[in-house]
Amino acid sequence: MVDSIEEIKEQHDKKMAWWREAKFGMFIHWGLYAVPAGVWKGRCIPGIGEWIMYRARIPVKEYEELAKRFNPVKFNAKEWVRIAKEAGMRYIIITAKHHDGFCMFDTKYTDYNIVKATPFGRDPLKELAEACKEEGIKLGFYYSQTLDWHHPDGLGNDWDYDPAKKDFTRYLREYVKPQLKELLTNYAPVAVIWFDIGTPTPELARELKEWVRKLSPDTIISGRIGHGLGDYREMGDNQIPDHKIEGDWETPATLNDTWGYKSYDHNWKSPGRIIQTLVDIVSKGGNYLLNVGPTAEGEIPEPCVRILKDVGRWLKANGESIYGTTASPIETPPDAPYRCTAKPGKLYVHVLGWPWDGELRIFNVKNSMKIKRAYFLTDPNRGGLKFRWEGEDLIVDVPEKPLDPIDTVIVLES
Ligand code: H79
Repeated sequence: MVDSIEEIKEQHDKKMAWWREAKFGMFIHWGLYAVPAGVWKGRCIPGIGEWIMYRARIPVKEYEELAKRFNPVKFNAKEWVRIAKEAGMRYIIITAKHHDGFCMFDTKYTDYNIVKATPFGRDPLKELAEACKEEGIKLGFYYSQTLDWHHPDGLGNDWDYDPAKKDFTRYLREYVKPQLKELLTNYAPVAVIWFDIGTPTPELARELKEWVRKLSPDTIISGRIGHGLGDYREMGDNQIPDHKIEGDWETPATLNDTWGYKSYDHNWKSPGRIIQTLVDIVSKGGNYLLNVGPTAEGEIPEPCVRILKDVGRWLKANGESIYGTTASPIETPPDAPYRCTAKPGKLYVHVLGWPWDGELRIFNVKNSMKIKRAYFLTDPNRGGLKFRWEGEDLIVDVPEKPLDPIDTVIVLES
């Protein structure tokens, strides 16, 4: 028997199709925490920026005051969508409500939201939903279903509220579910609901899943609803598996060392590292959800924009070897200087470390492929590359220098 929240495989595959193609998404952590930006009462608070309320044990009444100073007049939904698209990202997930409980959308269920509690008075999620629709990019919402440091019945805040007096089930039924209904109907179509950290019990997680399914059957539910109920598996924050993983999965990751904006975190990863990380993840069958943390003025920090532009340039030339590919069909040693992705009849060898001796050894190719031709993806007219077999391994003759030192893609055609 198929119960109400289980889908038949066909339905599930249909729903996941765009997500499997997409490979690369933009995560946006934006909320009140962008105002202190990692500093509280003159002290730099360690750790991730969106956790400042927790780390500094800021009382609800004091934290609420931040809303009066939150006026992101430079926010421009179209601009953000353009940045994502230019980076080659195919979907956007933005925080509708993070652990601090502040709602970045218009909601009937609390006045603690960006429209009612700030001088800004606009609904950025509405504006983003419209911009995404226009530009043909998928939009999903991060929603903290378990931790809520502002709501007396949400979990996590024991400095304002007595944990023994919390009624989490009431919070879930009378607050979380109604708010999800608002998100799923007023901002439809919602591509993904990105739950975080798990739901306390399997029963409540199922109730939540059933609710989302009923309201919006095509919305993908993140693995962090917990209890194995997600539509795909979410890896740990910044966690990349060292081998191929079967099934759908995603790695959420930071561009520096925080999700929410911190004024003094300049530890940006280079474009090259982002590209190689994307390739590594896709070669293992996953999606890469890369975060930006906009400022309290409403801008994606300039270094992010610059890095993403470089990544986008690479993807524009090499996207064929990423979008719509599957994980590597051949086994690649973790320390090999290349990664593989595949499409029917084609193996894309991403060379991340160029061989110094003019010979690229690709391990374990035999039996999985009869290779007829080898060529550079971005320069197919240069002529074929010579290759020979050594046992199971394929040895490709390559020039002294790579076309691209970050990742030169060689196509092996069968
Ligand atoms: O939204 C981002 C994080 O805020 C969220 N998941 C990503 C996508 C997240 N929720 N929980 N966690 C991450 C685990 C957080 C652990 C820590 Fe801490 C927060 C380590 C340092 C700050 C709590 C406070 C444990 C130590 C201090």
